[in-house]
Amino acid sequence: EMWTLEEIEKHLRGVYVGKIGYEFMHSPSKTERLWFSHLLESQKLPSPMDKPLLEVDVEKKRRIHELLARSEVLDHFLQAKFPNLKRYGLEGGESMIPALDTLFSSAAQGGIQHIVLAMPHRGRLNLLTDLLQYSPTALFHKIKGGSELPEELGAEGDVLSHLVSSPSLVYEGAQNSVKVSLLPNPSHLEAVNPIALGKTRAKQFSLFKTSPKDCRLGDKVMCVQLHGDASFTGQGVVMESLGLSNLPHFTSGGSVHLVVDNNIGYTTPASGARSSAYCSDIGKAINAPILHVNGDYPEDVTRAMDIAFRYRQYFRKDIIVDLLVYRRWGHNELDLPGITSPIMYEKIATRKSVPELYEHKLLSEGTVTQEHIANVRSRYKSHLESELSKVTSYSSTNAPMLKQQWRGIVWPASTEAKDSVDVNTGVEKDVLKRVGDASVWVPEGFELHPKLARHVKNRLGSLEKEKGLDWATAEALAFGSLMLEGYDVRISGQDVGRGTFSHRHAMLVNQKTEGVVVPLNEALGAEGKLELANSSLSEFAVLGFEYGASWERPTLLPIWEAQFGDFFNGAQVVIDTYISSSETKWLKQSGIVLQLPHGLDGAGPEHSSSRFERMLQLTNDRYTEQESDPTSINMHVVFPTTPAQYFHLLRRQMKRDYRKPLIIVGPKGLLRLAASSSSLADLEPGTRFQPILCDPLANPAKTKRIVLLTGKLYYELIKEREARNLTNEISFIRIEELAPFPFTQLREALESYGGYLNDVELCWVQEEPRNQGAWGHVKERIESVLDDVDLGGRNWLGFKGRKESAVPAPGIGKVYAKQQREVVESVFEGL
Ligand SMILES: Cc1ncc(C[n+]2csc(CCOP(=O)(O)OP(=O)(O)O)c2C)c(N)n1
Ligand SMILES: [Mg+2]
Repeated sequence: EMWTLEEIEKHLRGVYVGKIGYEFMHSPSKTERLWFSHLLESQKLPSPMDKPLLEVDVEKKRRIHELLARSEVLDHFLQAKFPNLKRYGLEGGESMIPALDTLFSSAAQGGIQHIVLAMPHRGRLNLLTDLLQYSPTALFHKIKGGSELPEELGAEGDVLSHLVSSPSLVYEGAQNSVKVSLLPNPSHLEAVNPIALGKTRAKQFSLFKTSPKDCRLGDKVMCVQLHGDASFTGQGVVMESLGLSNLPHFTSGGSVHLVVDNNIGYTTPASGARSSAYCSDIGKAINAPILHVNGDYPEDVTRAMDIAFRYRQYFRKDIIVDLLVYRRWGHNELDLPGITSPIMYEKIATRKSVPELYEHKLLSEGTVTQEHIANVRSRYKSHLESELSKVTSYSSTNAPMLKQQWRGIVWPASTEAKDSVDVNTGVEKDVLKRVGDASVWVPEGFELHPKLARHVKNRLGSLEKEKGLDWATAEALAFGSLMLEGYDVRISGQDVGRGTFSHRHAMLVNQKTEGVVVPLNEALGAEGKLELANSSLSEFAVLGFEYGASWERPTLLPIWEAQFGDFFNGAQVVIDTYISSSETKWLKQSGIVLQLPHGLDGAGPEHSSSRFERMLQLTNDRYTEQESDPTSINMHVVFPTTPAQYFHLLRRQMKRDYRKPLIIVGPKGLLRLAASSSSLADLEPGTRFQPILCDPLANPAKTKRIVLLTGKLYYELIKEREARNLTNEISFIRIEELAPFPFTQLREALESYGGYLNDVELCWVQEEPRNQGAWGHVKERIESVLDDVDLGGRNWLGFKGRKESAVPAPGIGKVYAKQQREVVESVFEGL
């Protein structure tokens, strides 16, 4: 077919000069560029200048209209009934709803069965009620101060703009319904993105277990992320999360991003919010295509979403739709935007609403009648009225926390949970040996790095001798034994496969080919798999990702390891707003493990402390034995000092019938310390994690001082005790579990001294400065135990250790050594 130049020009204008602006030429992939231009240009256009690319049929137009109109009716209804409500309405951005409707519909037709949806505040109530089947009665109940969760479960709940819903939506032309799970999120904008990604990938891996072999990543599950324009450019986690999108162990088959771009964030106009031309430019960092579409034209919006889905399906990569809209009112409806943006808001005030504009269009086309329009609106308004009238008799029965994949896990506050607090985590010796052997297996012809020969020899030797097991061996035994029981294990973080301290070697690299093997996967024949997810150099997104996976898969042991413990503070938002608080806010359990290498050893202000005082401060640990209840703790904080303790902790995470986040302080200095090694017998049936480790050499009749402490300083002190020949005079009690505080075990440990206790001095020692470490957490709790054993303030020397400091450790070697010496000496003072 031959076209004239004029026809070609007309055609290209029809394709490219419309309500959608396409950015795909920045892609370095010729295939992608051609795919786009082919898709766009190959459409037949009856009248290229003014017709949309794809014809929109009448049914679809009515659907778009209905969604738009209902959104506006809700906003007006809420304004009339609850004039003081901050609803973060969608007025101006209503096209967001048909956009998502089209995406969900295309996805369902494309065989997607699950959508993991992350979104901020804007238009959330509209989306929930309009498309996600959230009951308006439940919404009004919440607005009036009611609980969104069944009250008897004792949750503290969350604000209105964080409500969630997970409906199954049925679309014509789709074989199956599509389940859309809107995730809970904190107010911290964009923090939910990596959680959604982690959950998406984990869901796909769960589904692989029951899918045909040719099922690909992204076939059945898709992540959809909504963003505000200001947050999308401003928040660093956006960049970190986009950065995960194409990485091995992190890709989830491509997200569709929809930026609801109202050109303002609170009072900040675009000019003050970004250094780039578009808020979506951040997407170019990963070469994602970007479609800009005018929100006043809902049909074009749906077309943009259709294209976005096709791209994602074909390439399984991220794509961004920048939905250009406006915000009719202030940031919330009680704000006055004219104070700071008078000109913009004068213009906005004169605009017809998006639903109204669309109604005019449909009327002028003759697609619908005035009566139909009035009907759609009045029907929905009456529906809302009737829902409102049911509020007084409403109470939530919606407790999704033990459904679907969480079936079989018990609720921590239930009586069943109490039975598994101290679950037996020991493993038969022959299984341990089998796992140990498998953990250093390599295939024929595999060339191991010469330095690793010792690693292999030491591991096999310690297993044979049944003692001298180091940290990495205990870890491998925990992983492998769990895998044999059907659990999957995933350890993620920077350089985790080898291990920051070159101790783990859970993956081995062939020196000839750079090919990698994970011996436990190859040689154990276990049902479970070990995933070693060496991550990008991110903390926020990577920890969020693992946390999201933990929501999806209670049978996965998800571990995130910080390179050094203090780097967790780059992910503080995840810890504050998810890990420590999800159970209380949203009734969400998680078995995530954080490994935070810790220990003062002269490395300087950073790399020394994992700042675990911050973790302790986040726990809801009780202050007395009477109130203490391990199942009510929000997260465990432990400082294990032996490989066996670590082994049991990892296994306990899965063997318990409920899930709790676990923060592990250490290991660093103990990884290869012979004095801290364990024997195989410490891992065998009948053994378990000990919240307190008593002094094996204690001699109550002769003891003059009992030193309470936590962590690796213990090994320095027992060495010093031996050197000073004071083994009878001084004994150490290690508090291995800091939260929940082991009141009972500590009391019993002290009571075992019987009458001698009256003549014994007690103190706490730590190498961390006084304002850091465990002291702030343990002080009152130890004192409550001393009251219980009738010691009260008698003989209690309190704190020994470094004085208060602005840094965790000095950077000057001489100063560090002097301070450390003083800490050690202080323990023996006067003996
Ligand atoms: C991390 C974070 N910082 C600050 C805020 C406070 N805040 C809430 S909404 C908002 C503006 C968001 O603008 P935008 O992302 O454009 O969304 P819009 O409200 O315009 O839809 C700000 C600054 C927040 N919620 N989270
Ligand atoms: Mg905005």
